[in-house]
Amino acid sequence: MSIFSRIVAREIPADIVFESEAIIAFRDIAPQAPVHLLVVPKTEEFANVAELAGGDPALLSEMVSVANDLAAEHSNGEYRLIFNSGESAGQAVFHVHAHVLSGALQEGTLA
Ligand code: DGP
Repeated sequence: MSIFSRIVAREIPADIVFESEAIIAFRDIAPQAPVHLLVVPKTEEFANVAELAGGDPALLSEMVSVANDLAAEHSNGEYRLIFNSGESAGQAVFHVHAHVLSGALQEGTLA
């Protein structure tokens, strides 16, 4: 089970800010911006955004919509949305997730 599935299952704690049938969102444990949220499909079926785009584009669209709403709720509605895809691109958790970064980003912030 991925670390994010363990958060979904409440096996490890997280600061959860949103939950629906298909998606959970919580604060990143190592924030890179004043607001740094992770938007995560509950299924761990997709390792990265390309797999998700091919396998369930509606779920990808829902993730973007949730990210947009959370940026408005937790910040000023402006945000950077990042999918790291692959180890050499900085991906460490192979359960697809979007980083939502908002609020006075430092230049060079890449999550
Ligand atoms: P990535 O490098 O794109 O795979 O991002 C993984 C992110 O997940 C990283 O910014 C740190 C975050 N993270 C890893 N483990 C945990 C955890 O147990 N709890 C929370 N809240 N975030 C975590």
